[in-house]
Amino acid sequence: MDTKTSAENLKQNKTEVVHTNCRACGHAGCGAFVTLEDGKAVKIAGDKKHPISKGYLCRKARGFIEDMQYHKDRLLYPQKRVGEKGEGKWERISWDEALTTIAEKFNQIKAEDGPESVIFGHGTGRSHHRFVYRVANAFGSPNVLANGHVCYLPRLAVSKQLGMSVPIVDYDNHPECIMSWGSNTIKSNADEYIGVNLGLNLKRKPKYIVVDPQRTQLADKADIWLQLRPGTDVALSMAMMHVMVKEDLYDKHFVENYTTGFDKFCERLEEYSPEVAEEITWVPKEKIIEAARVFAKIKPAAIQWGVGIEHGVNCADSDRTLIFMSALTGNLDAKGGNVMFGPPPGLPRMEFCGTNFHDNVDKMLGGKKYRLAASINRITPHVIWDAIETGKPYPIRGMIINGSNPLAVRANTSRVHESLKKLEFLVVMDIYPTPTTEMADIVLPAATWMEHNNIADYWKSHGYIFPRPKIVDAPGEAMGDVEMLNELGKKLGFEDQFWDTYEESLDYILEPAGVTWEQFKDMDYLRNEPEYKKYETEGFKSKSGKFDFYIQQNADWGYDPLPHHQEPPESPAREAEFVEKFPLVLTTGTRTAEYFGSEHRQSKLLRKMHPYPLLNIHPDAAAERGIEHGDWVYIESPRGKVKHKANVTDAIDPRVVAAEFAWWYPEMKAPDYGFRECSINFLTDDKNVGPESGSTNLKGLMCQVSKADEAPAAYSESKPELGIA
Ligand SMILES: Nc1nc2c(c(=O)[nH]1)N[C@H]1C(S)=C(S)[C@@H](COP(=O)(O)OP(=O)(O)OC[C@H]3O[C@@H](n4cnc5c(=O)[nH]c(N)nc54)[C@H](O)[C@@H]3O)O[C@H]1N2
Ligand SMILES: Nc1nc2c(c(=O)[nH]1)N[C@H]1C(S)=C(S)[C@@H](COP(=O)(O)OP(=O)(O)OC[C@H]3O[C@@H](n4cnc5c(=O)[nH]c(N)nc54)[C@H](O)[C@@H]3O)O[C@H]1N2
Ligand SMILES: [Mo]
Repeated sequence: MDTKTSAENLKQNKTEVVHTNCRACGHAGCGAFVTLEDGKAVKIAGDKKHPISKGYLCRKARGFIEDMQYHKDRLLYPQKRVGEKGEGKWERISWDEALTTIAEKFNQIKAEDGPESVIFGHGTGRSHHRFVYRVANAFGSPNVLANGHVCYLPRLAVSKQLGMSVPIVDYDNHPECIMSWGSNTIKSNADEYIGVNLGLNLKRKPKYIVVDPQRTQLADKADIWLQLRPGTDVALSMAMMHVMVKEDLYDKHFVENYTTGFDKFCERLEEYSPEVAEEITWVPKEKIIEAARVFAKIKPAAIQWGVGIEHGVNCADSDRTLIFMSALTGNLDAKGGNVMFGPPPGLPRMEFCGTNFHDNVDKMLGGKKYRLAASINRITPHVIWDAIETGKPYPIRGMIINGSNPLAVRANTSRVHESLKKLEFLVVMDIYPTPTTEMADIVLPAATWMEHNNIADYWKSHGYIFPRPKIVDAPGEAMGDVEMLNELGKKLGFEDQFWDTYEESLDYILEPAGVTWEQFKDMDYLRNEPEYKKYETEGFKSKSGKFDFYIQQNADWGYDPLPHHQEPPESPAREAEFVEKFPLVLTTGTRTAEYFGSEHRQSKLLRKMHPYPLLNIHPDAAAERGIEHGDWVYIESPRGKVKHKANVTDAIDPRVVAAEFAWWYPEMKAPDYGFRECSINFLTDDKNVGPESGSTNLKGLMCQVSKADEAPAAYSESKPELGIA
């Protein structure tokens, strides 16, 4: 396949098929063939030879090509706000005016209050965030607002603390036992190895364990399904390891030769018998014992975990205990187990992000409180809202957000909204208008993944990078994020740290691999061949050189050095008065096949497949409230109330409900686009967070559900058509 074809050439050919790496969703990473007609993308198909996607492509890819790429709402020019925030009055400006205004304002804030008074922000891994860090670092601000506190970064930080990279499932070497834990991989295709890799493995019939409060499609296929209470994962994993140790089912050779702190860890395990865990988790002790035996006895065995365990106060210990379990059973870095893949040859340029952050931890908002997050330069959002509200420890005056919709995805939306309203100067870079762009002072129009050259997957731990070449022209003056950030870096006065053209930065990243972007864009991928059990020769990159079950660094930081279960701040264990008012455990953000975060709601195709936000509720809980399948219902927490449609199903415990997240109705009026009616983060809390990582409780809070009399306005008012027309 000819990937050299430039957008210019394509205009002359009528029809052409080009090879790329799809990023119709944020995490992306699927090999794809895009058909172009007169330079316009019209069709997309999977690439069977792609080592990660193996021919698979999801419906969002089709939705993107059919509805999103050429959508009528696309932002085409830089704009500045001329009315009040949210009034919707905008004026087109030139790129030069936009970047000069931003640079002048940021530099003024820096001169008056210090660089830390400007926040740099981004969303989940969309392949530009290293550039966001580079600009923040050059500018001198340690405050980068991202999703790290609830997504993936705790894994990274905990792994780093243990002296390794994130251990991920070695699907290509066929685990004989797989345990999906808080990960609905088949729907979410999250992070490294997308769902098809799990699906293909399941066809071989390995033993399969699923740990999930909902009977998902995957739980339906499981030999053992552990239906736990949301937010209690640590109690469950500790009880499983309790059984493994008591029954001598652990890898003694590994423990004796390569670990420290095992005795202290065993003392802590004493506190988590299956009986104790049953009470906390609601999983019958017989099932806990059975799952522990199965997982410990079969080799190789691997754990696929997801954000089901990272969205809550127990986040860091949940990640930690699953890595412990992999180590304890001898599956860590073992073929077909959980493996630390080496970085591809071009990847190890972590210094690309900049190196000032660590000198700045004292200045980082919450840096001394949430040490684990700070150890990988992440902050939790509430520290920003606190500082905007109070001016302490210093004023926060400026913010630039790249590819993120905080008004949809951050906990406690009312607070986020108040803070953004109060903020002196906000810049948002997005492809479409959103509730968040409506709050901005300057909006910068981003090009899509098809409209600029980039290196795909370079944040992931599977050891691959892929080329994602420019295949179509951007509309209007939309610009790729990497290019915008490169230009901003220069405008801020850091010409020496940025490049004449952003493509030169791609050469810089690829330099250690000995290839240029021009060469790489015609390659399939770059990868280092995996090596196994590296600890046998190299040890672990921890202080002790071994795998530490007792984390001395945590003790030094003032945290518990051993894992423990912390009851979620709002749970059935709360006082009777509270539980009476909010009797149901709520877990939020179950991924759906049609949407990624708050994206794709503009797609006619995808909205037709999935028109409403759904709440999964058990028939008994529904009947108690006079709710029938398909009724509109209110979901209410101490912080807010939104409307979803009831999906009455016995796939969930009667004491638990599960809501989708990040809903808004782009077809409704700016500035809110109906998000107040439906976005579940009006209910979530931002303040009572994980002690080490600042993780917010998005899974495992309490709510009440009641029947709503009317459909939301989005479904009762006449409204403009969705789509590209
Ligand atoms: N289509 C689509 N794909 C996505 C996304 C999307 O929005 N849409 N988002 C992307 C992002 S940012 C991420 S981080 C990943 C997330 O993808 P995953 O890591 O797969 O996470 P979720 O789907 O949120 O949750 C996984 C499972 O955890 C269960 N769960 C809920 N609460 C708990 C709990 O307390 N404990 C346990 N053990 N399980 C629980 C849910 O029922 C769900 O089945 O997906 C990515 N991919
Ligand atoms: N209640 C609840 N809240 C959650 C979660 C949950 O499970 N429950 N999940 C959390 C998790 S794990 C995560 S990672 C976050 C996700 O958080 P984010 O990644 O911040 O999520 P999105 O709302 O999808 O915002 C992405 C925005 O970027 C825009 N965009 C897409 N591609 C590009 C691009 O190439 N360039 C630019 N400039 N813009 C682009 C989209 O139009 C959209 O407006 O949400 C978190 N919030
Ligand atoms: Mo995420």
